[in-house]
Amino acid sequence: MSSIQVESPNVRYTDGFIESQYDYETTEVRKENGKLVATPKTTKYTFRVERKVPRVGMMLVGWGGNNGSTVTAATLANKLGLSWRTKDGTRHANYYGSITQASTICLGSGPDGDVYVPFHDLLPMVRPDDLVIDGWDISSENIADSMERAKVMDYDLQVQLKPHMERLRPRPSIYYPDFIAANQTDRADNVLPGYDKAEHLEKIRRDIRDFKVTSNLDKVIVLWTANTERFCDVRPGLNDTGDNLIQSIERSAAEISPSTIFAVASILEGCCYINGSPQNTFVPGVIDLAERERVYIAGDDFKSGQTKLKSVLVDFLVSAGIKPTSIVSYNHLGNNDGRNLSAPLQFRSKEISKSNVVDDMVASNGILYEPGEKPDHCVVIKYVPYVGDSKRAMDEYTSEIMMGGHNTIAIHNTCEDSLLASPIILDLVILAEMCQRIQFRVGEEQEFQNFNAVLSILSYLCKAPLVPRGTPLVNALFRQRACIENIFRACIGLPPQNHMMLEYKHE
Ligand code: NAI
Ligand code: DG6
Repeated sequence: MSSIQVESPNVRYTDGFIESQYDYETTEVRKENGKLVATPKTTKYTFRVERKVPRVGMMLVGWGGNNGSTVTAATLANKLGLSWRTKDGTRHANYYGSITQASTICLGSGPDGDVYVPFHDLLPMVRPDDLVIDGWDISSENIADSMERAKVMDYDLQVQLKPHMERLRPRPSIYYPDFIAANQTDRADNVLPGYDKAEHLEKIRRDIRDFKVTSNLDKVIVLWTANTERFCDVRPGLNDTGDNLIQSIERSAAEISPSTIFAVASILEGCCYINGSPQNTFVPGVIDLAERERVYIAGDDFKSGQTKLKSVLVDFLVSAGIKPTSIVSYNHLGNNDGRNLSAPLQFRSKEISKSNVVDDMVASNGILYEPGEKPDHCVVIKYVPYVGDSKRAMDEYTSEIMMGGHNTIAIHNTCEDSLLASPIILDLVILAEMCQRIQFRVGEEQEFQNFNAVLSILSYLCKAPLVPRGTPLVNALFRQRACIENIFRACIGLPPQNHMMLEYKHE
């Protein structure tokens, strides 16, 4: 139960729902006689939020990887309330890095000023401790051994978690060697036999159903945190529509990737599917199927460190009237992700994902940039085994400032990649699930509707956000965060955060 109660004639609480009447204020702009004419517009929405928090299962593709084993270990450590000793002292389990679990929002102001509440108190959300975790991996290691292989968690914590994790074993997965780097072959000892893609699809669907029944779950969400695949071809007749895609799976067409089969399996089982890697899993046929089946999909590629900072820094520079002209992002890492990305085609997927993340900010400022003009943007990733999961990211931002001056900012960042990605995995699942319990109707409409199947609300957590056809793409981090926060506020009839603070600006 949320600990916030809203008192307003526009908000109604029933046993099952929170219902709010909401005025959505926008500004419509049109061109007239060479002028831009702006008109304020109000649209009436009714939001309805289901209050019962379901029992949710999270199925990870790539469960035995660094992210998969780390997020499992972290969730268990929190659930069990574990502490462990390190050379720097005792540490306690927490969910730092998760916006739902470790960030706050300003609810409003009281006699003592602003009142902040945990983000997860805004609406009745699933708690990460309550998620039931399962998944697949092409590597057969149990999740305790995977945690040890990942070398992310402190040793004393690993010792405590081992008895709880060694019974967790990934289900055999789909392995088509052509899609990930050749250097992953020695890991693939837990794979579904043959190349019959329709059979593989059915097996993954059975796994989802089996998990749901045996774990007594209300719903399952599937998330890809497996190796980055190469991009697949998108061709008419192959994967351009839902029907063509299903037919291509039935004839085991070579260009259908494992991740696309997972996405199709989830959609056909009515389970939301999230893509944490950069590849183009969401070919038009998958989007078509998701829209048809009214199932949420979200992605692509977790926005964890370097890109998160980039989507803040460039937003700051451009909105300050400073013109970034060159961005060079170098990183090296030594985990299995880095090993896979050392192959050219898999690197190319990541390069594409990391390179388009400033476009909306650049395009927003026609004073600094000519139409189509962009800063130079170079992305380098190197595999250096010794540093393991502790990724080094070095960025140089060069900008033009007033009167031909130059401003160069250099950033060096070191941190465990999987400890950045794990809270993002949890947020993606928790927020996607929350969105499944929100419905709305516009104006006098009778029927409530869901959000579009392409769940762009989760853009904050994704490097290359997938958005519904023809809708604007936002990379700027604080705009993305405000989108989630303000939609959730609307669900309980609260106005968006406008930061005007007029009440403090009187004489
Ligand atoms: P990892 O290499 O440690 O884990 C990937 C796991 O997937 C491995 O255990 C591998 O055996 C398994 N796998 C490969 N193909 C599979 C398939 N078809 N089915 C099931 N399992 C399969 O990598 P890590 O560090 O856990 O990252 C996972 C993904 O998340 C990568 O694609 C990475 O690029 C992406 N990512 C990671 C971020 C981070 O900060 N750690 C941020 C953004 C994206
Ligand atoms: C090296 O770039 C490996 C990648 O998997 C990244 O660690 C990951 O995509 C995170 O990237 P970023 O830019 O969000 O820190």
